[in-house]
Amino acid sequence: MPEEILSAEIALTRDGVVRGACPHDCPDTCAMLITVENGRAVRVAGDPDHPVTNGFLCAKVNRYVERTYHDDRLRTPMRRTGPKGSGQFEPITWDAALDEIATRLGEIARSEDGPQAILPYSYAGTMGLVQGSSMDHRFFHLLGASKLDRTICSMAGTIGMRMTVGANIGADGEGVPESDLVLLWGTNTLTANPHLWPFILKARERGTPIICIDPIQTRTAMQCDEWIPIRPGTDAALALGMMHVVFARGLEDKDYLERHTLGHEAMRERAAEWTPERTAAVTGLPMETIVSLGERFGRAKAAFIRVNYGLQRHAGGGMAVRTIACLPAVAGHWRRAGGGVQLSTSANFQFNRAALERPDLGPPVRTINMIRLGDALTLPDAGVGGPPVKAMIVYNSNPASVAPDRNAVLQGLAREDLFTVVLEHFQTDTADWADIVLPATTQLEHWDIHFAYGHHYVSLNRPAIAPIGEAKPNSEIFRLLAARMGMTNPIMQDDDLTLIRQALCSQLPKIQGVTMEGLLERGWMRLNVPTPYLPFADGVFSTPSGKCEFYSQRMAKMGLDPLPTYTPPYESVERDPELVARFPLTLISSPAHTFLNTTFVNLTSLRRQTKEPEVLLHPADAERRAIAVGAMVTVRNDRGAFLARARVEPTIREGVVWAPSIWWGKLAADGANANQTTSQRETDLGHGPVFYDNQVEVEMA
Ligand SMILES: Nc1nc2c(c(=O)[nH]1)N[C@H]1C(S)=C(S)[C@@H](COP(=O)(O)OP(=O)(O)OC[C@H]3O[C@@H](n4cnc5c(=O)[nH]c(N)nc54)[C@H](O)[C@@H]3O)O[C@H]1N2
Ligand SMILES: Nc1nc2c(c(=O)[nH]1)N[C@H]1C(S)=C(S)[C@@H](COP(=O)(O)OP(=O)(O)OC[C@H]3O[C@@H](n4cnc5c(=O)[nH]c(N)nc54)[C@H](O)[C@@H]3O)O[C@H]1N2
Ligand SMILES: [Mo]
Repeated sequence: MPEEILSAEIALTRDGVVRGACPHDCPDTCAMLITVENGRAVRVAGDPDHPVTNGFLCAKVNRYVERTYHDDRLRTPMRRTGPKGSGQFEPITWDAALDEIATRLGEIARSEDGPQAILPYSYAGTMGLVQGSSMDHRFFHLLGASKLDRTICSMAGTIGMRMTVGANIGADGEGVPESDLVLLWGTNTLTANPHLWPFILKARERGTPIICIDPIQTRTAMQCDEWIPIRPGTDAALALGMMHVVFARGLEDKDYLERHTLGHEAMRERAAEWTPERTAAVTGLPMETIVSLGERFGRAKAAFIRVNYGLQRHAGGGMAVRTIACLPAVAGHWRRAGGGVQLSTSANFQFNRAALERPDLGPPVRTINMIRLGDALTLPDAGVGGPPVKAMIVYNSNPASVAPDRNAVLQGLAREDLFTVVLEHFQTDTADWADIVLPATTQLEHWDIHFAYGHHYVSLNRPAIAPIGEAKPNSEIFRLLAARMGMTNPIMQDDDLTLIRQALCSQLPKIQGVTMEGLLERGWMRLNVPTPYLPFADGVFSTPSGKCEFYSQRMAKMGLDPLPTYTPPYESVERDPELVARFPLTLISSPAHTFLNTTFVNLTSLRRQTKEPEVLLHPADAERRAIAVGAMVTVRNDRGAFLARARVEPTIREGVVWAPSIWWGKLAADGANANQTTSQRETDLGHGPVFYDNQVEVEMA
C-alpha cells in the first residue's frame, strides 16, 4: 500500500465510524464500531458482520464511552505527597515524572542490588500486543530487570492442554451448531464468554441438550437443560468416571484410539478404577448422574466440551484440564464439526511475538511468579533468590486487588523503600500505593492488534479519538523512558504501526494471508484455518509422540502421574481434614456479571446492578449459622477476612459459597475483598493460582 494512502487511512476522523477491537481479557475479543461526532466518541457497537461478535457487545463494554470520558480518568502524571497508600498526589509534568523514574531506576540498576531489583508487573488489562507485550518487554529486557511469570489466569489449563493434545488449541465454537451434546464445564458462559451463546442456541434448536457442570447454579446453569453441582476441584474424577462408563458400555471409538492416541490400554485400566461408586464419593454427585452423563457422552457423535478457566483454579487444575481433554479422543469426537474440547484457541495465533518482545536482548535473569507477589515484595530475596524487589512498574493490572493473599501484597506495597510506578486509566487500589502515577490511553485512543482465545479472528484497533488529557499509550511511555535512560538501541523507537507489521511478519502457516492492508480495510480477518476448524480430525497432534497422549512421558519427568488422575484440592478433607473442620465452606470468587476482573467496578451505571460485595450461601449453610437473608457477614480464614451482604438461595451446592468478584477494596465498606482470604499456593502444572481452592467460615458480622 503506497505510503500516502496509508497515512490518509490512519488519520483520525472527526466524524464517522471507526473500526476497533475490544481490548478486554475475555475469549470473545469483539470487533467494535465506534461512532465519532465532532472528534468525540458517542457510541460503541458490536460489528454485525463479525461472525462471533454478531452485532452485540456485553453489559460492560457497552459502557466503554462512559468509562473513557469518566470524570475520574487520570489526566496528568502525578507524584505522591502523602504517606504510602493514602492516595494523596499532586500533578506533575511528563518531563518531571520521566526524569524521576529514569533517575530512580538508574540508581537501583547501578547499585549493589542491580537491575534485577526492578520488577515489571503487568497482565491483561488490555490484551493488545502493542500495549501489552512489545515496547514494555523490550525495555525490561534491555534493562536486565527480573522477568515476570504471567500465571495468574490460565497457565495450569494451558499446560494441561499441552500435555494431552500438544498445544492450547481446541474445537471451534463456530462448529457448535452441529454438536449433539454441549457440556459447559466450569464456565459461566453468559457472563464470561457471552458470544458463544448464540451458537449454543442454534444447537439447542436441533434438540441438543445443554448441560452445565458447576458448583454454582450460575445464570448460565439456569439456562441449561441440566445443572450438575459438582464438588469443587473434583472434575478429573468426574471425567474419569465418564470414561469408565464409556468403556464399560463399549461406546469408545476403537479406530481413533488405536491410530491416534498413546497409552489407550493404560487409560482403559485407569478408567476401570473409577467406578460410579468411587466417582460419586469424590465428586459428591449421585451415581445416576455420572452414569447418565457417561452414557450420553459415549452415544453422542460430536459433543462440544467448553471448559474454561474456572475449574483449573484448584491444586489439581492442570491435571483436571488434561483429563477432560482426553474425553473427545476416547469417543472419537474430534473427527466431526462441533466435537471436541475448547479451553482456548490462542495458540493458533502465530504472530511473531519474538520480534515484538525481543527476549534475546539483555542478560539471563531470574523469574518471579506474579501470583507470589506478596512473597516477592516481603521476603529479602524476593522469595526466589537474588536481591529484594526495590522498584515495581505496574501496567495493565491491578495487583493490589487481584493478586492472591492480599494482606501480604499490601504489606509489600507499603514498604517505604519500594519505588512503585503505576500506569493507569484510574486511581485504582494499586495506584493508591504508587510513588508516581502515569495516565495511560484507553482503547479508543491508541493503536493495537489482537488475537483471541475463544475464536479464530485477528483484529486491528484504530484510535478513534485523541488522547484524553495528557494520557499516553503504554508503548509511547516505554519509548520515552528508554530515551531518558539512554537506551540507544533503535528498536526502542519503533512506532506502533511498525510494531503491528512486525507482529504479522511470520512464516508460520496459520497467519498467512492476514495482512496490514486487509486489517486496515476490514478491521478483522480470519486466520488461515477452515470454518469450522477441526484441529484433530486427522489425528495429528503436536505432542512429542504426535498422538493424543493419555500417557505422558513429560508428566512422568515432572514427577507427576503420567496418566490422568484425580488430585484433591489443597484445602480438602483428603489433604487437610483439620483445616476443613475449622473452615468448612469452599469460597469461589469468580467474576460478577457487570465487572471485568476489577475493570468497570468504578462505573456508576454498572454499580447500580452490583451495589456492594455479596456472598451467596445455600439455605442449609445459612441456617446452621443463623444467617438471615440480607445480613452483613464476615467471610474469613487464617489469611484474612472481608465483609459481604448475605444472599441465601438454593442455587449453590451445599458447602460452597460464592462472592462475585473482583471488588476494588477501597469501594467496599471495610476496604477489603475476596483476595484477603486466597493463598499464594500454586497449581500442579504451570505455577498457576488456586483462587477457588480456599476454605473459609462465614459468620454474622
Ligand atoms: N463479565 C465478565 N467476563 C469475564 C471476566 C470477568 O471478570 N467478568 N473475566 C475474564 C477472564 S480474565 C477470565 S479468565 C474468564 C473467566 O471465566 P471462566 O473461565 O468461565 O472462569 P470463572 O468465571 O473463573 O469460573 C467459571 C465457573 O467455574 C465454576 N467453578 C469453580 N470451581 C469449579 C470446579 O472445581 N469445577 C467446576 N466444574 N466448576 C468450577 C465457578 O463457579 C464459575 O461459575 O472470563 C473472562 N470474562
Ligand atoms: N479472587 C479472585 N481473584 C482473581 C480472579 C478471580 O476469579 N477471583 N481472577 C484472576 C484472573 S482470571 C485474572 S485474569 C486476573 C486479572 O487481573 P488484572 O489483569 O489485573 O485485571 P484488572 O483487574 O481488570 O486490571 C487491569 C487494569 O489495567 C488497566 N488498563 C487497561 N488498559 C490499559 C492500558 O492500555 N494501559 C494501562 N497502563 N492500563 C490499562 C485497567 O484500568 C485496570 O485497572 O485477576 C485474577 N484474580
Ligand atoms: Mo483471567
